[in-house]
Amino acid sequence: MSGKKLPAVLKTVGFILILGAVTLPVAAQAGVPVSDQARIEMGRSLVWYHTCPGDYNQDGLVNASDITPLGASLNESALPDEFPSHLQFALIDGDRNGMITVADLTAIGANFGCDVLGGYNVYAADSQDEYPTSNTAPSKPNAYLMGHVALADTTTPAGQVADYDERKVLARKRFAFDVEYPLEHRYWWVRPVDKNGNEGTPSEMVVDPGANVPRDDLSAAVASWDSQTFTLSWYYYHCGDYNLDGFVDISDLTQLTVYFGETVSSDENSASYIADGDRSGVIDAGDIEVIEQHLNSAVVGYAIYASASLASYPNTNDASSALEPIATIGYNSWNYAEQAQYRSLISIELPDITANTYLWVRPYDLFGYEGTPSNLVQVE
Ligand SMILES: [Ca+2]
Ligand SMILES: [Ca+2]
Ligand SMILES: [Ca+2]
Repeated sequence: MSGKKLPAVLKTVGFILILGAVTLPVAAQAGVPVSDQARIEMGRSLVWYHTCPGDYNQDGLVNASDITPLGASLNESALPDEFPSHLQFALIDGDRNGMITVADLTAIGANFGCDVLGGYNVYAADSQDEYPTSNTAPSKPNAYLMGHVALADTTTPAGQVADYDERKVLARKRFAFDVEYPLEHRYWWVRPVDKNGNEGTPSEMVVDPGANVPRDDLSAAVASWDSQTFTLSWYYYHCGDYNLDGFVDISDLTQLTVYFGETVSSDENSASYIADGDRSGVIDAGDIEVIEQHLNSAVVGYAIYASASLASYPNTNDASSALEPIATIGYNSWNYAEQAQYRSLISIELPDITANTYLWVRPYDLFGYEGTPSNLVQVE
């Protein structure tokens, strides 16, 4: 599975033959990359990897020098199906078929002369309508240029290696942009810039960079209203937070070791039911994956909402709240740890609530981002 070390002379001979079959340079579109293949993949935060199809040596320009790292990586194949994004191999596998072969010369030819020597521009907007309408479209006037990241500003110094297949291989250049006021703008993306200042293919959009609040359906709090005491109560649901301390982290593995292999109790508020993150009915490896998927997710409090109109209820888990909350409850107000053996029940008295009011709660994280709304409760 691992790469074969060819003597340098053989490699050169190989490339002369290959170059005979592939016409280089093609120079189809010198300048900034504008193909769909050049679209930068983004996660939940403003972190991305160097993305310039054909730029295999990561110097920001596609030219004949990019053949060298391809030659040095020939016959590498991915474990199991694609190279992890943080490896230079992921870049060199230009046709993304999980193998580094002579066919990956094509991306060099197709992008010959392309460059991202101008680094990356970082944009934000309050509406996704401000996202560029095409890969070549100029940035819209209501999209804010929040900053610029030069190629030299990579967080991965030249020559940095990463572990792969029980050895060290070259890392891919990584870039990061710190969002100073995360709640200021909702939609973010980056665009590559060439040496002449032209902007290319916009990245995937990041909504609420840095948000760590749960927004999956399984994290909807279950709320109810007690008309005798004028109390709104809700059970804490937070996918992956098996020990009920408000955060999804490795400490949640402890609960899995307690119940591992066991059939889950049918009591939805029991500790074993809570630890069954994938709801398979058994505590098993799938529940470890849930921790990975939701790692760093946080609930540090709940915002309580009241409205006479159903229309104010969020129509998606990540929707911005249209109202100000009538109250908030910080996590200091209920003791997670004491209730670790049973689902936390949180409550608030709302003596001024009138009949026909709708109530719901939403969790929030350290930044104040809001997550999955609870069910709607109607005050009779
Ligand atoms: Ca290059
Ligand atoms: Ca390939
Ligand atoms: Ca936890």
